[in-house]
Amino acid sequence: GRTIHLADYRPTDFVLERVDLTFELDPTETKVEARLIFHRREGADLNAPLVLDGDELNMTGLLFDQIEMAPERYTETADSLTIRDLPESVPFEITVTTLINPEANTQLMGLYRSNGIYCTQCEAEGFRRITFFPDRPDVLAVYTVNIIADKDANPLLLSNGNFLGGAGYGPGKHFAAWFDPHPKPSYLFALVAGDLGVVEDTFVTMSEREVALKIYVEHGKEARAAYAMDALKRSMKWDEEVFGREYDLDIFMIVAVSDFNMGAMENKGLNIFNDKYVLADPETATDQDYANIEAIIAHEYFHNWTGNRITCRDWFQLCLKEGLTVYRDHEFSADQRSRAVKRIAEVRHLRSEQFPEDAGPLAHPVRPTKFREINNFYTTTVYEKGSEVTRMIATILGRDGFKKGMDLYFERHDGEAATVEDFVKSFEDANGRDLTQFSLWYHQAGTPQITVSSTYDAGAKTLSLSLEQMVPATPGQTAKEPMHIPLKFALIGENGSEASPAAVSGGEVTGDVLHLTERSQTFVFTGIGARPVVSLNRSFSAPVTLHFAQSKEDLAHIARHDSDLFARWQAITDLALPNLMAAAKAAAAGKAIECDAGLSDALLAIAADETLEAAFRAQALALPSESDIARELGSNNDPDAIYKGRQAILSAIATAGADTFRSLYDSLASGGSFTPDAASAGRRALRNAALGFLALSDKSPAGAAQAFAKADNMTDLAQALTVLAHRFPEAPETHAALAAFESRFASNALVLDKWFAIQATIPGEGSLERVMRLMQNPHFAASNPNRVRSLIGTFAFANATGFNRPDGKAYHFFAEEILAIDKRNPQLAARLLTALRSWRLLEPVRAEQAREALMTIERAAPQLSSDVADIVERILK
Ligand code: HT7
Ligand code: ZN
Repeated sequence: GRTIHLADYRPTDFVLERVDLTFELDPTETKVEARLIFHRREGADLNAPLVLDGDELNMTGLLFDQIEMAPERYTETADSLTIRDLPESVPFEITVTTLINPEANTQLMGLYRSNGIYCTQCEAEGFRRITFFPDRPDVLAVYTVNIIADKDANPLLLSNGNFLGGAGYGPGKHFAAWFDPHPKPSYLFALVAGDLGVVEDTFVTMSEREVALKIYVEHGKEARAAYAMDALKRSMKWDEEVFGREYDLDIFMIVAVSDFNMGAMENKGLNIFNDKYVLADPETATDQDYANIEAIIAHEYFHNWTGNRITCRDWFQLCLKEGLTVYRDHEFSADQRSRAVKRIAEVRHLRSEQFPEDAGPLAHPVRPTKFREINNFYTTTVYEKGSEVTRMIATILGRDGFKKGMDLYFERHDGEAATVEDFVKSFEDANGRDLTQFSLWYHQAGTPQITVSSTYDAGAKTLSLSLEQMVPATPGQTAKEPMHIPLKFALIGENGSEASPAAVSGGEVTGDVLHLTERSQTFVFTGIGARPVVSLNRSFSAPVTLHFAQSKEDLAHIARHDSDLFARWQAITDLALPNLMAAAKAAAAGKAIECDAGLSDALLAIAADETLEAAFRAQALALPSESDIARELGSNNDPDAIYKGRQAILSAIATAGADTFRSLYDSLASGGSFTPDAASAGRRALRNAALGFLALSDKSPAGAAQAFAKADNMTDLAQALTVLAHRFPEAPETHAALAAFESRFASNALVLDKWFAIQATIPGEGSLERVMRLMQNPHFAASNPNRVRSLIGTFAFANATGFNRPDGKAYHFFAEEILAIDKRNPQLAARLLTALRSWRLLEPVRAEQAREALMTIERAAPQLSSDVADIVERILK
């Protein structure tokens, strides 16, 4: 496909007033009749034709004001329908009839069938696979939808908005009609039909309207939707309390389907979810699954205001809804759980996913200016960095200033398709603050690097803090302007007390926020009686990398005393990283690996500190990941050496802390029944971290096998199986446990995904053969995105030693799979392929193998989807 540029945006020539859709559902031949009422936009060219988008459509009828259209008035191509000679100002009606084949739709975009359920996915450009339409987000209209289908096979007929009515419709058929009073873009359209079970509840809104809540799942799985329903009600309440946003229809529905390209979709009043993010019970879901369900239910619900009521003018504005909505779901989870632990998890995720994206060939601004394939821009930069940018606005303006800006945004733009500029202007106008420099966060790609140094002058009682910022070059952007970077900070004294300076010079400091705005800036704090330890970027207030050579003593001081728990965790990470990097280098050079006793002492002290919440202690024990170490090392990476070095450090900690881990493991045993709350989950996380360390010292798998046998919930069971498989891959106990797990959960595909993923991450050269063998397992299904992601995706993204074997065989296997997946589901293939985005940072032998594998994909060019072609070309550039 060709490249689309933001600069080319212009409004449509025609305004769409109303949409009436009638679907006659059939697995292979669904008839869609779309009646569209348009009028020419005031001021538009009087000769301008109406151009509608289409994709793989079979048009069987076209009427103008109910009369068959003369062939000379229209032109149909593979991706458009152009209609000429249209009225200058009066409204007119176009009726298009198309035939589509839901069963053959393996891309899962448009109308498709998943396990006998008809469902739709229209974001970003799926609606054009249903009918010819102005398929762009700035075309908002009111929809009426009629659905006709076999009654026995499809007792349920759902669409957006409120239910109008239904009745029988000829022999064996029935119909239902839905009306959505809120004007919406086509990407928020949804239809579901089939035979599903339901969980029902109600929610009374702040203005006392009763909303019917329904979650539809496969028959027999209703009990597993209870947690999702609970999360939904909490989300609705929270949005009222924190953002003043009330729900706006009589009914809110969620449907869980098993074949889905992403996590979930916020269609107006009818969210469609990957069933992985709906279904949970203690026997089948881990604590992480529960947390994900809570977050994604909230995210999609919050889109009702940030995305649906106010939508995006064009797809370049995607972060307007996604970054903001991720920020909202992060805040929700922080309020529902532990704020500090949530923040640590967010930052871990940002660093392991977004930082590499921002440092590699796929780097792009939060608000891009061009794209070839919009599906490839649902990225961690748009979502997670977009959320961080919103968070920085809140940090700069403060809680009240942020609230005022949000309120003005809702007031000004409700019912509209808005831009990032509109969003920023609402904050500027509500607060009388100029955010021009801050807006660079939307436009400049790359993670800012800040070099910091501090000097204390005892005589003058001053502390000088010098900061220098540098934004690295990224594709298409070589020179960068200095950014406005809000850094939360504290000056920490002797016993943890925080010094308050008499005055500050050198730049703006508001409360606990230091505003770095110049390329290089020195802040001087006066009236500081004793040398403090500087705690900088507390709570990770800005998504940057700090280069601040703090001594081990200062880091230990922060780790012990900072009242900001995130900063304590960061200090532990900063203590650990040099050890892990040195270990990787020693392993690469075949030298002995040493672990600083100070590190294990600090970690073990935290592990045993009962004044700290268990989840925080588990996060501290998790240590930086292999990809964190690779990122710190920069280039010439050898994943085997990184792995070996890290394992040696972990083993040293395991040996030093054997007693601590034993007593943690024993004392944290769960008595009583399972609850998924954050505190209980934290205890399980800490206990399972202890199990991991114990196994590192164990010579035999007996301990882990016993943990497997005794586990009474999926969190513990999956962790015991992971420890067995990763630490003792060839032990008979491991084979027995894997077999027991497989047969116990043979009928539960979502649990088998864990079984595939655990095996896909077993380190070492043998993993490629294992993955190839598992693809032959009868439970594997190439047609199901969750299965593909859990086996092939997990192998490529999360098994550094196995995937990066030096002979390159895994890269070539992967390339073959990408080509095969691309034939059925381009979006899935393109997303998986990003696993190779950092290939240039590998040591030369592996890098060359990866390049050759990428070239085999590129060489398939004429057959490649635009999704995969776009990614492979950018990665190789
Ligand atoms: N807004 C939704 C994005 C999405 C999506 C995009 C492309 C292809 C399939 C998709 N399914 C869902 C999800 C969200 O961010 O809430
Ligand atoms: Zn979203």
